[in-house]
Amino acid sequence: MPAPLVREAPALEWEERALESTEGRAYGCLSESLAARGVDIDRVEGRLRSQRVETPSWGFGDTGTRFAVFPQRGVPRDPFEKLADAARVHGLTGVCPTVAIHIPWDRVDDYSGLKEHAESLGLRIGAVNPNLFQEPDYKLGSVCHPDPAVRRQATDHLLECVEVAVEVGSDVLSLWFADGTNYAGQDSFIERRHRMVECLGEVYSTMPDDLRMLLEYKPYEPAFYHTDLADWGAALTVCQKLGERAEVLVDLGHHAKEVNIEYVVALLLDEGRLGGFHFNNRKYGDDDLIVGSVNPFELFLIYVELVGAEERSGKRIDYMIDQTHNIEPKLEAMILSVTNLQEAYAKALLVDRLAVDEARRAGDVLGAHRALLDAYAADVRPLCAKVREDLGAAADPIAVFKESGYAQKVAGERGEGAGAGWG
Ligand SMILES: [Mn+2]
Repeated sequence: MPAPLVREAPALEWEERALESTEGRAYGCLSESLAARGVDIDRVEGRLRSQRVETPSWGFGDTGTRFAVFPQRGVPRDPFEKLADAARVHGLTGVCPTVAIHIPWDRVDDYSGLKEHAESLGLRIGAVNPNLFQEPDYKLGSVCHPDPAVRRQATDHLLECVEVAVEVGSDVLSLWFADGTNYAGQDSFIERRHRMVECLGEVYSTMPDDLRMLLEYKPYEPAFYHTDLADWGAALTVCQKLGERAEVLVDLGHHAKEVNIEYVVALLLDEGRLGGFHFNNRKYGDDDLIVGSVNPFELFLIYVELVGAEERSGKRIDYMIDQTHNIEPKLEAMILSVTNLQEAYAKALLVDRLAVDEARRAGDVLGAHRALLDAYAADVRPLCAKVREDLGAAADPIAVFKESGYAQKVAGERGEGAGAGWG
């Protein structure tokens, strides 16, 4: 057997690794070179410390595809256990204090109890996500359904979710509709749109002032001929009809192939209507893979637009993960997703914007491009590790998680998760 190219590092406690190792030295080198370039490293670290990522309750449970769900041992059996796992991710990464919930998957008798449980774990409930795609009644749609009785039922569920949001202390109602048609001629595009605006208008008018409504679009699936909110323009124009607290949510998996998502993000930012993100990544369709796992450069370019907008206005944007972890260990997948987001944001913060602007003004096409590549090529892992330590989290969260024995402990306590939390 040939000798390994890289010698195994001696096993050290993670604290020792963080302090004396290559990471500490690498951080020193990186911060020196950034300082030499005139980067205000304290400011960059401050921005990284204030980054927030919301984890989804459904990302901790058993999920799958339409072909199969592969149960994993130790997955949460109820919303309380999902919050416990989310707290673990927050403890290790330092930037995930909120958890999105899904009704009815996370339905409980006592929502204020759920809120208190979250708070006891150092968390808050984030976006409330209604479900209007599982009931047989919704075969032809929910808020766009031709039958007013079905639209009433769908609207009532949305109103129930407004009440849930108030009870759990959430300020985001996050909506995705499976509504659409499968065959040409099946229904009127325009009548369906009017039905949606009417139902959402009723919901919007009951929302307390501090609640925001996010509208998510998707080009196809489950509908295959047309979708009622198929793209950012369809979502934006409905938001404009509803009011200022209705904003567009961009799910990275919900675009036709080759759509320039960073351009969509820039447009929505410029309209002041980018309300939130569902982070994930895809190779083909709506694959819900770990964010940054397929196209990290695209993720970086999206953050470049976001950083620019942060500097122009302080408008709130909710950064949420929306993934299904089918074959990968769920907590490790969530932690990796968060660290990928920390790294993408860090790289975007390192872009030399003055150099970009100068190159643009001079018509230096590749000068501007290379200024982005320089930031993208930076190894920001030591910087992110240092920021996590400053937050009281872990320099190497996956290593700490694996060494902690948490996965084994919950596997023993919870056993098979019985497909909890995913329909
Ligand atoms: Mn989504």
